[in-house]
Amino acid sequence: MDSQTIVAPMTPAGVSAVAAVRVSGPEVRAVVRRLFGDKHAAALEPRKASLGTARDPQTGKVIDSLLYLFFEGPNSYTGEDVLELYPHGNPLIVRDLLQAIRGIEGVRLAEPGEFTRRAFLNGKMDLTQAESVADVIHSANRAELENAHRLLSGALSKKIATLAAQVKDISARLELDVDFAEEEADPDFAGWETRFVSVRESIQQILNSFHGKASLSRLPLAVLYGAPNAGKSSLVNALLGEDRVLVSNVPGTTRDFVEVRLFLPGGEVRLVDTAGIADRATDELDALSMKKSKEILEEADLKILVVDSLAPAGLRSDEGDNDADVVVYSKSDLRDPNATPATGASPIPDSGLRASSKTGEGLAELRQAMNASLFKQTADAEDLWITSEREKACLEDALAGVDRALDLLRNNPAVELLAFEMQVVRRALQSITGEISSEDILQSIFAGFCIGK
Ligand SMILES: Nc1nc2c(ncn2[C@@H]2O[C@H](COP(=O)(O)OP(=O)(O)OP(=O)(O)O)[C@@H](O)[C@H]2O)c(=O)[nH]1
Ligand SMILES: [Mg+2]
Repeated sequence: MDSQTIVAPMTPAGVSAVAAVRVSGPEVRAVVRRLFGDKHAAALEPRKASLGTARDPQTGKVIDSLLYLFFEGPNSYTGEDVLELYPHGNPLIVRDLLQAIRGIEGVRLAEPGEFTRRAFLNGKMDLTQAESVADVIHSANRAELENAHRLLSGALSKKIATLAAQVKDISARLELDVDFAEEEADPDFAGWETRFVSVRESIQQILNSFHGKASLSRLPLAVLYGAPNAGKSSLVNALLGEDRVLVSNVPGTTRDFVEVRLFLPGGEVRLVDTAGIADRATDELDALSMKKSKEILEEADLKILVVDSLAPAGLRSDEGDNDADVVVYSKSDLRDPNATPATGASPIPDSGLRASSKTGEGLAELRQAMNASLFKQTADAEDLWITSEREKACLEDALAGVDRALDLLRNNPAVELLAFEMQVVRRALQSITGEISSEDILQSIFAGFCIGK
């Protein structure tokens, strides 16, 4: 392994209260000495925060006064000596600090994922855990995040280890049979089949759990639509708790669709307010607005029809609309609960959701309905799924090996061949956790990480 010391920012470029920079490798103590002076280096204590003034070792110029933490290898994230520095979150400071540290002999900028790669190579985590670090950072919803945390804690590693032990045991018995093949006339093939089938089922079960990753850049999309003046924009503001979009009593207030981000218990969603869709366009601009509304509606993961609950019977936009996933009857505050068609408005169907942007009635129910249809319900603590294409491919290799073994057993039982296939299966399982890995595999895993992780 390369023994250079690496440095990278852990926080994104930009202004913030505090930024974080990480250094890992044999030169960490030298970095402390060069930045803060001999006194600091001599007093360096693991896991104790220190306040110091960092100076550029070349010029002596003050970079920042900052807090830093030292972790002594192997008790650190990477397993090496690690230094974490927390300067003020000014990009100029972070840049100067990085420059100063990189200028120290034996130190270079880290590659993407290199800290985690070192953690793997130093035995701090296996490959399923290393891969889940990226999942923890990039999970686009709560269910994914919880799964990523389970993966990070080694839940999959444990499953794979159990499976690999089972296969190892089978292999050992097969090897015995190979040794005694000449003497023992008839190995117990029926017993083998049960064992193979059990391994096959376990592999298949993990394989079936595979889910791709939801992407943060493709958050679920909920679209509010309905007749002009129905109260769509008011509903967006009420859901957000702030006056974000324009509201007025003039039908046709919203022209272009407006997208906002809304946090629901399950995660973040894109919420789109559209221009009202009328039976007939009043002018060319109106026709264009309506066209755009219909286009974005096509892309929606959840279509929320907003119906003015005061609209008179026969003119209500829910009549004849079968496309909506959720129907909201707006302005419920204006509706006398006891009033019936006396006011001219149709009754609200039992399945409909009454809501008022003025009083807040029904908003919690609407959020809940959106959450339930846009997010996988939080699974129980035992539930686990794999997210890595690489792990999936390894499991498929393992499964293919077991299938070949079963095929042999049924058609042409030869102990040597069975033993060979079991070795293939075992190797496939071992590559999931990285017990067996290659430079190419590590390269492809960690290249997808961010710098500083
Ligand atoms: N009392 C009451 N008035 C509401 C409610 N929701 C909307 N309104 C009023 O209804 C009118 C239309 O509201 P908007 O939110 O602009 O309606 P819209 O569906 O976005 O209309 P367009 O953009 O024109 O399609 C405004 O005068 C709102 O103040 C509500 O829950 N209660
Ligand atoms: Mg509007």
